[in-house]
Amino acid sequence: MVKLVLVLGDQLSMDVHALREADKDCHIVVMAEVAAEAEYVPHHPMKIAFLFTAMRKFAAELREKGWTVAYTTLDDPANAGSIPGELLRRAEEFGAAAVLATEPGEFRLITALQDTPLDVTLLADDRFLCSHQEFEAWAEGRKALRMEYFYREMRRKTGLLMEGDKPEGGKWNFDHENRKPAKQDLFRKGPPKAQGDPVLAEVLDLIDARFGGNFGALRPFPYQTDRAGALRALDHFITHALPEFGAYQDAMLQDDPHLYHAVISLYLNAGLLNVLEICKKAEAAYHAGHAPLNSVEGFIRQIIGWREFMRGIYFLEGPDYTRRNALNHQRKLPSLYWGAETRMNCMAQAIGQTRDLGYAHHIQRLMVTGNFALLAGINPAQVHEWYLAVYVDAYEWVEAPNVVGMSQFADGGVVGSKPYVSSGAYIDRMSDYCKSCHYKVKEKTGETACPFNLLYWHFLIRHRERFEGNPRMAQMYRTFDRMDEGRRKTVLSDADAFLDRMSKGALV
Ligand code: FAD
Ligand code: DLZ
Ligand code: SF4
Repeated sequence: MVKLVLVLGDQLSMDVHALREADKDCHIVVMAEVAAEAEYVPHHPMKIAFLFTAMRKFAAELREKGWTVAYTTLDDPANAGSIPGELLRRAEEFGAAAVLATEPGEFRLITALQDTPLDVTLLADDRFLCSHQEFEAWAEGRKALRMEYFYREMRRKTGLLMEGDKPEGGKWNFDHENRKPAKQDLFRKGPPKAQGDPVLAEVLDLIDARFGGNFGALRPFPYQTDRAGALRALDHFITHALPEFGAYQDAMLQDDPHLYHAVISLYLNAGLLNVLEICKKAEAAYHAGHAPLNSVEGFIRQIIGWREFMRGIYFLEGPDYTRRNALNHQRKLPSLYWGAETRMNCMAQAIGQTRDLGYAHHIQRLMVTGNFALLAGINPAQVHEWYLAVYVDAYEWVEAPNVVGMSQFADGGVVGSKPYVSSGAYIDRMSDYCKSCHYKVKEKTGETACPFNLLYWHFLIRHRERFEGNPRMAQMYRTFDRMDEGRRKTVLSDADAFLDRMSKGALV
C-alpha cells in the first residue's frame, strides 16, 4: 500500500525524522509550494524565493537518491492551495491513506495536519538537541526559566567546549569580553555572494509576479539555496568572521549590515545545516587556535543555548503565546516599519537593510526596532506579525519567543526577567548611527531630542507599578525621581506629543 511522507519547506534535511522512517519502495514524498504558507503573513519576497528554490533543489536531490517525489509548484493549476489540501489531493491520486510527517514548527500547521481526515503520524523533529519532553522536565518546578542554566545543560549534553565536567577556560560564559563598538572597515568580508542558476532564476520570476508587492527587495538575491552553498557560507564565516564574532557581536554600523555575524540562521532553520556540525566546526576553530574562546563560546551559546531555549519556550507555553499582551500595549504599528520615511537614523538603517536583505542582526532586532516598539507601546501581536514576515529566517517557533517574550515582554517575564529597554545612549555607544541622525542623542527634551530618550521615561512611568519593585530597574526610577518636577513633566509631555505625531502619520 502506498503511503505519503510530507517534507515541509523548512525540513530540507536528508535525515529529517519522517524521511528516516520512510521507505523509498512504498513512500511517495509530498512537497508543495502553497498559497496558504506563502500568504499567512506578507513574507519578504527573498524569504519565499529562498524557500521555494531550496525546496525545488532538495526535491531534485531526493529524486537522485531514488525517492519518488510528488512536487507541486505554486503556479500548478491543480495546486490545492494548502498543505492539508495537497496531502488530500495526493492521497487520492496515489490511493494512499497514511501520511508520515515531521512535526511542523508552528501550532497552526500542527493543528491543520491533525485535523485532516487522513491517518497522519507526526514524528518529533529531532533536528533539535532538546526534545519537548526534555525541556518540560528541565522547566518543571523552576520558579523562573533562565537561558544560562539551560545552556549549561546543553553544554554537558553535547560535550561542546567541555573539559570533562568543567567548562573550557573555567567559565561558562565570556560575555564580559564582548560588547565592543566596531569601526568602519572597507575590507571586512561579508557573507559569500549567491551564484545564479536556472532554478533560482525561474523562482525569482514567479515570486516577482506573485509577491512583488510585498515589503522587501527581491534582486540582487544574496543567499545560497542548497546544502553545498550553505556549507560554503558556514566555512566562510568560520574563516573570516568567527574570530571577531564575540567582541563585536553587539556592535552596529552604518551601511554594514553583517559585521562579523554568521548569516546562517536561514539555512539552519530550513534544514540545510545542522546544529552539531556548525558547533563542532566552531569548536575545532578554537582548538586549532584560529578563533578565541570568547568568540567561539559566544557563538555556540547562541545556537545550543538561545535557539534551543526559545524553541522550548514556544512549545511549553502553547498556542496562545503569540496573543499575549502583558503590558496591554495597543498602539498600531507605524508605517515606518513598512518603509515609510523616518528621521530616526537607527530605525532607517535597521529597517532599510531589512527591506534590502530580509536580514538584521540580533542587536538591531532587539535594541533598535524591538526597543522602539516596546517603548512606543505598539501592540505586540502586530510586532510579532511584522518580524514573522520580514526576516528570511523567521518561523514562529523561534520568532515568537524572541519577539513576544524577549523583545516585547508581552509574556510578562517568561523569557526575560526585565524588559530590554534603553534610551538613545545605548544605541550611541554601540553604533555610529547617531552621528548622522536628525535627532540629537544628547538632548533629553525638545523637538530634536532623541525619541528613544523621551520614550524611555514614558515607558518606565507608564509601567511604574509593575517594574519599580524589580531590583534591576529600581535605579532607573531613582534617576527619574531625582529630576526636577518641571523636567519630568516636559519629558513626558514631549513623549506624548511625539507618539501623537507618529500615530497621525507625521514624519518622525
Ligand atoms: P549570529 O549572530 O551569527 O548568531 C549565530 C546563530 O545563533 C544564528 O544563526 C541563530 O541560529 C542563533 N541565534 C542567535 N541568537 C538567537 C536567538 N535569540 N534565538 C534563536 N537563535 C539565535 N532568529 C531566527 O532564527 N529567526 C527569527 O525569526 C528571529 N527573530 C528574532 C526577533 C527578535 C526581536 C530578536 C531579538 C531576535 C530574533 N532572532 C531570530 C534571533 C537572532 O536575531 C537571529 O537568529 C540572528 O540575527 C540571525 O543572524 P545570524 O545567522 O547572522 O546570527
Ligand atoms: C514559510 C513557508 C513558505 C513561505 N512557503 C511554504 C510552502 O509553500 N510550502 C511549505 O511546505 N512550507 C512553506 N513555508 C514553511 C512553513 O510555513 C513552515 O513549515 C511552518 O511555518 C512551520 O515552521
Ligand atoms: Fe536613533 Fe536617537 Fe541615535 Fe537618532 S539620535 S540614531 S533616533 S538613537
